[in-house]
Amino acid sequence: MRQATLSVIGVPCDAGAGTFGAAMGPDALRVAGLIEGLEALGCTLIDQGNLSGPKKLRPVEQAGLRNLAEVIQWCETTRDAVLSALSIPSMPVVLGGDHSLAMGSIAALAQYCQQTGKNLHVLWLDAHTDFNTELTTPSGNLHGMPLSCLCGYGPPALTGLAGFAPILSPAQITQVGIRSVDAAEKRFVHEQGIEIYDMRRIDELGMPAVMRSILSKLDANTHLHVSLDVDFLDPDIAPGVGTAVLGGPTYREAQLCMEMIAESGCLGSLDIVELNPAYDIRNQTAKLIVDLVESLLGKSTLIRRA
Ligand code: HAR
Ligand code: MN
Ligand code: MN
Ligand code: MN
Repeated sequence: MRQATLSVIGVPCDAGAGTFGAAMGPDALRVAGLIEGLEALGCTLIDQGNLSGPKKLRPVEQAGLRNLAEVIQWCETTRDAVLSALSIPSMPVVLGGDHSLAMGSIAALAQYCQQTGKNLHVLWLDAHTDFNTELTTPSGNLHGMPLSCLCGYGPPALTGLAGFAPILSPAQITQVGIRSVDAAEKRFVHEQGIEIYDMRRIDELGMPAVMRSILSKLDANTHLHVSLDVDFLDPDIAPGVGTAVLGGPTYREAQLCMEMIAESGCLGSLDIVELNPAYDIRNQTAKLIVDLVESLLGKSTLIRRA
C-alpha cells in the first residue's frame, strides 16, 4: 500500500441511478464496520463523514440525461474532496453513492497525476462497461455513462471536470467482470479499444492469469485507482445492488483479485459504488465489501510460504 493514511469520503448520491437507495451506501458500510476494520489493519483513518449535495426527489430529464444538474453538483463536490484528501497526503477511499461519482473522483486523480508526473491507471471492476452516451443510453441514467464522459464524450460540465479533456485515454482503463453491455454501447466501447476482461475471458483464462496480466503492465510510477462497482460481484453473494447481473465473480475470485492488487503495491485510491442497502439482506453485501476492502488494503489470511 502506498499510503498508510486513508481519507474516507462518503458520497450519498443516487442522482445517477435509476433506483433509489444507493445514497444509503456510505452509512451501510460504516455500520458494517469499515472504519474499525481498516483501523485494525494499522491504517490511520481520517473519516471525512458524508459530503452533502442534492437529494433525488423525482427524476428530471435534461437532454435525455436524467438528473444531470444534480450529478454535476455531486461530481464537483467529490472532485474537490478527493483533491484535498490527496493534498494531506492520504489515500482517498470514496464511499458511494452511484457510479456517476467516479467522474468526480477520477477528475481529481487525473489532475493530481498530471501535477505529480504519475501514470494514472483505472481498474474498473463492474458488471457493466458504463460507456453509454446521450445517444446510446437506453435509460438516461448517468451511472451508465461515467467512462464515456471521462474519455471526452458527454456534456462539457462533466467532460471538463478536471479542467482538461479528455480526462482519461482508453489506454488508461482496464475493465474486469463485464457481463451486461447495451448493443450500441458495445460497438462504441469496442471502437475505443479499451482492455476488457469480460466474464467469458475470466472463465477461460481464470482470475489469476487475468490479474497477473493486468498488474504486470503497471510500474512503480503507477497510481492505480480501483473503481469497485458492487455489482461486479455475483448477486448470490452481493444482492445489495440496484442493477444485479447473474454470473459474476465468486467470493474466492473476488478475494484473489483484491489480494493480488494489494500485492502489486500500486493501489493509490478507491471508489466503492452502487451498494444499495434497500436491496440487501441484513447488510450482508456491505459486510462482504468490508471483508474485500480489508484484503485490498493488505489483510491476508494466507499462511505464508517461507
Ligand atoms: N447499461 C445500462 C444503462 O445505461 C445499465 C447501467 C447500470 N449501471 C450501473 N453501473 N449500475 O455500472 O442504463
Ligand atoms: Mn458501474
Ligand atoms: Mn455496474
Ligand atoms: Mn477478511
